[in-house]
Amino acid sequence: MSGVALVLILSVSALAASQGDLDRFVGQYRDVDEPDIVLSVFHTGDHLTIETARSAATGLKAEAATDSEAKFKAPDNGPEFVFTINAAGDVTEVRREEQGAAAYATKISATPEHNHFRHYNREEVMIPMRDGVKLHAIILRPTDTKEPLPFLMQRTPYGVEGSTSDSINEEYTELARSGYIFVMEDIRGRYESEGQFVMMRPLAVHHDPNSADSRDVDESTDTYDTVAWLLKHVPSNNGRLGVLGVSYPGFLATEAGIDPNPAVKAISPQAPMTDVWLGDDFFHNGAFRQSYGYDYVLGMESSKKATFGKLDEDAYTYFLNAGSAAAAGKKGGLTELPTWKAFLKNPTYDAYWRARAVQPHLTSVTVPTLEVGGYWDQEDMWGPQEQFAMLKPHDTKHEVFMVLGPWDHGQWVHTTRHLGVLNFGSATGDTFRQRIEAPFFAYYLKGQPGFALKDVASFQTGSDRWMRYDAWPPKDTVERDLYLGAGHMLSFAKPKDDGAYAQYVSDPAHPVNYRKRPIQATYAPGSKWYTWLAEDQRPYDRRPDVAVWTSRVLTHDVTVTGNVIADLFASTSGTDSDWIVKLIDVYPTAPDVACAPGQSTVIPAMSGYQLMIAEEIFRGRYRESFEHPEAIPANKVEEYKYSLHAADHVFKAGHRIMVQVQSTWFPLYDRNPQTFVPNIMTAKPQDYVKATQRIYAGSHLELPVAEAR
Ligand code: PG9
Repeated sequence: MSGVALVLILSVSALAASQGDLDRFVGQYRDVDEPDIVLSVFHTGDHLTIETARSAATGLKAEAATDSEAKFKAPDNGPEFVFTINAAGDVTEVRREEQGAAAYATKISATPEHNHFRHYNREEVMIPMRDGVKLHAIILRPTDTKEPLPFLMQRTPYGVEGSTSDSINEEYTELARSGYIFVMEDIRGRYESEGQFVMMRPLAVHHDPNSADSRDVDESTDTYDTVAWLLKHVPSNNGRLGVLGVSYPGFLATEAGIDPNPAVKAISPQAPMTDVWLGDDFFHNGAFRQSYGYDYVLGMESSKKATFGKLDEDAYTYFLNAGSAAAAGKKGGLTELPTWKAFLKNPTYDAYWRARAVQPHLTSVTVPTLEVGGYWDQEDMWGPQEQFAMLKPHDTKHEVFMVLGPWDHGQWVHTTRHLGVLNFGSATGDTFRQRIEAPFFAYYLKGQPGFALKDVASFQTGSDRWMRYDAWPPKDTVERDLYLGAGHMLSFAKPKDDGAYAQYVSDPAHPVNYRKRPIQATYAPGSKWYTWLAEDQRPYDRRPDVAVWTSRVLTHDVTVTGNVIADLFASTSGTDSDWIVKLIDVYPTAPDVACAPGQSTVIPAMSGYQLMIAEEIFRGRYRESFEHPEAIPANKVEEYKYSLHAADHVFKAGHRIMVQVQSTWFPLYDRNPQTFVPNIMTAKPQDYVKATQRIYAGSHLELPVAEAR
């Protein structure tokens, strides 16, 4: 059950129950899977209400009751709540059912507790920009105080119409409780805002606040103008403003810090998309993220309002049958959408993508900055790490911070201990919001003490504890090379350079699926997209087109903290190729545990589990230059060295380390035809050929191994 609010109103007559009957439902119920979520059930008049610390009240209708169960339904086809009644007539549990999934909460007390929501007044405004275009915004201000407050702003392409007093309290629980003037703004060309939307609008050449030239507007100037207007028109503000947001809004938070309005005093780019060709949403090292790019562009550019669709068939089958990316776009009607056109016309790292990259603009620290990222972020894992790396050398006043945690894309906004089947033992997002994010903004926008962070806070997985680091990557690690040795052994011992190799055949007609099939459209209801990076990798380790190396069972913990680098020496019988390297933690099975005395019991779901810790793709044609691709000489050994990005993970004694190498990851990445063609987007069916891939002795991963802390 998520932290979404529940308030249920019960009709007594429908239940044919007495007031006394309703009283027995009253109390607190603790979610069994997510113990940090407690539901409180109240009886007011002839109604029951339910709420949580992060959810507001909604109505429930009594549906049916027997001696052992009473069923209620939330309005607007919301979830059902089924209370269990024991033989003594006491209510012991509530089961929440929605879309075939059930979550259980056990009654823990007869005394419910109200949440701490503050009431916010909602106002809708149109804010003029320097070129005359007006942007639509919602302003929310707490009604219980008249003191001057700072602004906290989010700018977004995803629509702000749903921003209300309740939504602010639910999403930004800690910040709403502290009290800010929240400003939620539709960016140019989206939803109720005027003007034209440009996906990842490049920064304009001039940032002159007095220029009304429409060529001189971008997301930075729109932020600047919005801030200037707010300071002037919203009464009782304290003259300070913070900007935060996740993903696209994270990118917009970064832009707020580029030539900022002087009133911008703090920003928090969270999973900010930073360079969509090098390492974020649309390409990674030149490999096109086909199913993602297709779904996102279709959802964003078909209309002013985001409409993400679903597919009626397995996306693997859909894209395989389509052929090239261009053919898939034609089949789906994307050919006229601006960003889809750009994918086809600009497949290399050319001026089009460089103009959209943010990191070249991060040449000074203009504003205190809190970067936030997830180790299992399926969309923008690279962005926050890159922004931090770019800003840190300029951070003379210790104002740039980063938090990395065990999260998928933006997951820190939720109250959960889980990521897929993984359980980290505490609600890590709550810890981040309560101990870092809220104090950060309170310190820089309200001057309140209580924010003291070293450069980086990281939730280290494996050990499942928060770590604080003076630098990132931390300085007290040693680089240890983990070799992909003979006999598929993974070892820190350097093998003989005897020309040995491991071999597999990569067949574009049967690409390796990147996640469990059937694969739903990216944002379709029930899509497994969000947690795919944490999926079990066992289905792939026996495939003939995946090469696998495994270490012996570890006799002591191995802690990897920092950036993991792959250094492959590889050949292909084709003239182009993709290389995918996955660093995996193999959990013990029962016999392994017996071999490693002292290890704790492995929970059944995790027995033998193969968890990806770091992973990345590299498109071989770009090994010399991202702008000028070159064919790979067939059967010639070439070096492919690239980053798998940051990890902070303890491979525990009793576990094994595994590396998998493969050449397809479909349909997230389009298939490399394995024949060099000028533009892979428009490859012809005959270009797709099988290739024999060889990984040679000497190939290794550079691991930053932490000294015992
Ligand atoms: N990751 C999404 C995105 C941002 C920017 C460009 C394309 C996609 C997002 O979640 O906003």
